[in-house]
Amino acid sequence: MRILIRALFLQCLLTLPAMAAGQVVASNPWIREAPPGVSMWAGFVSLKNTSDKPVALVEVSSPAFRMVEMHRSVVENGMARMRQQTSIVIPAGQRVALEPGGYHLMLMQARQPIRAGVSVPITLAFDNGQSLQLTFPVRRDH
Ligand SMILES: [Cu+2]
Repeated sequence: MRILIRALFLQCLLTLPAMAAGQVVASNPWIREAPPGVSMWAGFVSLKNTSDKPVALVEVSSPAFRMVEMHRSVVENGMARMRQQTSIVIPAGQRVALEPGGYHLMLMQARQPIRAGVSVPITLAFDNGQSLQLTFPVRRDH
């Protein structure tokens, strides 16, 4: 019994640092296939901040694109526009969805064909030091 407790205790010690590092959990990453002739793609992903402090997405990069920006779609004076963001804040304990009509990753200057069926790696870096390497499948729609 003592040995079992000791084993469990050691396992907790080993598990803790990994949990502390993974404060943002990403789900449902995908890239919307662009219409013919358009060479900009929007990337979407849902980000859940499981920590008790706000965390900001501050840098996005991918070997598949020369240029990646964070954007937000807004309507100004009845016109749909996109505004570049320097960061996207995820409040403590909250989920922020990058989704059509809102925040998105703007992917430009592709280094490879981007069409439905392929997947590309994208790395998200946060101001808490965490970084997430995700695989984004390209889809015709969600
Ligand atoms: Cu955009």
